[in-house]
Amino acid sequence: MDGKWKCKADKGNVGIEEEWFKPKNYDPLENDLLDIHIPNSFNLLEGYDIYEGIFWHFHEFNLTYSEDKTSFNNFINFQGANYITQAWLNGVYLGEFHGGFTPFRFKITQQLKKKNNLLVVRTDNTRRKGQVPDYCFDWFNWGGIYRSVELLRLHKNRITDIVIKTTVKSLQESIIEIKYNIIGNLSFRWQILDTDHKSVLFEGDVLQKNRKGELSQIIKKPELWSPDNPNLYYLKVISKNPESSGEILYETHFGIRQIEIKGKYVYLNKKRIYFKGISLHEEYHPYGRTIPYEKREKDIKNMKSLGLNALRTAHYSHDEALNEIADNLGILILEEIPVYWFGDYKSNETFKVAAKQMRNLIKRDINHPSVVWWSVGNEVPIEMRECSRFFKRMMDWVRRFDDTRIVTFVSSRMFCDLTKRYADVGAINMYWGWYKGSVKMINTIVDIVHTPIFDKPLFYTEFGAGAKYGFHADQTRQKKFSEEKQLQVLDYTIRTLNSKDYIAGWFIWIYRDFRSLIKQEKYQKGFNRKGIVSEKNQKKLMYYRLPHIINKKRKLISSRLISSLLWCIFFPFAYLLTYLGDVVGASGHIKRINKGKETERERLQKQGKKVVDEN
Ligand code: GCB
Repeated sequence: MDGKWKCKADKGNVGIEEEWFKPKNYDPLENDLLDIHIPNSFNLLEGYDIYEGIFWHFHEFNLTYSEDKTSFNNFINFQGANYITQAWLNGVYLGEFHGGFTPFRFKITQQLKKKNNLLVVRTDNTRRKGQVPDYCFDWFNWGGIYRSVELLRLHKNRITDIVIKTTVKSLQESIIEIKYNIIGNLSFRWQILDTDHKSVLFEGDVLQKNRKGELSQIIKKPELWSPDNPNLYYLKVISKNPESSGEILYETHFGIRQIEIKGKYVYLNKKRIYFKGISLHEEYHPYGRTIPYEKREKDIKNMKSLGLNALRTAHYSHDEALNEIADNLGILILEEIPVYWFGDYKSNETFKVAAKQMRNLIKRDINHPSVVWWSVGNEVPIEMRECSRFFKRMMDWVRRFDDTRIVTFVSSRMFCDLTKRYADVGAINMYWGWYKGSVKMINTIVDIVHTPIFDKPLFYTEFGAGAKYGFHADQTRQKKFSEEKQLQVLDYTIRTLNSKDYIAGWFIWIYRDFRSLIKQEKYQKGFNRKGIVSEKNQKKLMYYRLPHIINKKRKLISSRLISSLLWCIFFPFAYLLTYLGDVVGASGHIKRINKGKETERERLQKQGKKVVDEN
């Protein structure tokens, strides 16, 4: 369904009342309709740069095949649209989804016609408390249908929810287990193809009457998947039902690999692995979030050439294309849902929205060998009881669907996060040398952070420093935002972390500068500048230095006894201060966004750009 669509803003929220979704009310020649190529964010249309609100999208289409409603079900599948999406086909309501980054679909069989179908989609990216993410977040709120839309025609007898689990028994032997669901009645042949994707290694036939089924296969001397050696096998499921005989019902590549945690260490395929990572927002100038495949590929190649082996797709999942690239090129992916900063953690509705986003994400990515971690949120007020409860519940929810990956959340609470005891690993964000204190504090602080989870690995999931590309410390006496300052902070942090046994890995914040309304300082001007490349991919000093630093260590003196004592002494004060800070911080966040938006509007207007009002 990608291609030419029409769209228009609904500033007064009158579309539903005026029934814009009805074919009789749609006139493609209407003056206020704009052309848009879906997938694409409406923020890339002239005047709508910072628009947040309701946008309607219209698409007319004919079927290219003859429809058989007795044998097939049809769905409209959205890979990603932000934030509330509602859809109508030929005037009939299909449903709605809340969330900006995970796929969802609506069943459409009854409404589908051979010719002149009208699909109408209303998206609304208005910020609201209680949404996931909540009102304030540090990235740009790209709106609209920015990932592909597909018309899916699926047999009524079909196989779904295929989950491939691989267990590495030893380097000599692995087990492949394939779980599936059947809708209707199905006989099928399954095949596992070798890494050349041609020769059949194993195959079998199944006559399935029950809903659920499972296959298992031992594979001797498999070629294991790892970042250094991203070998992919292939699974094919072929129908043997008379009405669809020979048709491929499902195919995917998969890797044989296993991630395990034993004590303080993380293992990949029985070998200890240290994550050398970086984060990335899904944004690329001038495409917004709708990034061409080869640009994503180039990013991953660059990261690998720097010596990195892991990528955190903070703070939400990116287009699935990224995971495919990661599977092929070999980079470990840490995925997250955007439960971020302050939210309505008391609300069961918020939990349900987050749980649904997580469920859809797991369904999408369960068979990607590159994906090794599910994070259920980032930097939340975890010391608050309702928040801690929300996060424990969310981690249990994830474990119901996947027991093969790391389940955790990312914290910024140095002292008073006891909920991390329930996570598989600790994950901490701290900006020593940037937001607070000297970077030299890291050695001691990180030991303190590890104290309550001394028996588990700790990931340092964010550290960084802003740098405006081209701004050097020797040009003025101001060091902040210089490329040199960034290098100094990152260099020191990486060397320190590399020297600590219990650190399982680190992630630089961030690969590329990205848009953010709350970054309005004179060097930022609407961008978070912590990238090691600018928004235009200009490489900063750190980019060039990273390969030389990446494996370097420092001589450290640390004492577990002292850090444990410090933790015990500071915990009550830190707890109180953090709690109070969060109570105050929650209200300030909304003001920060509104102020940022105003500043951005003024800047655009000064540049002579049109800015369409939201009301
Ligand atoms: C953080 C957040 C991240 C921000 C970053 C920053 O701790 O997790 O979303 O963008 O700090 O640059 O302030």
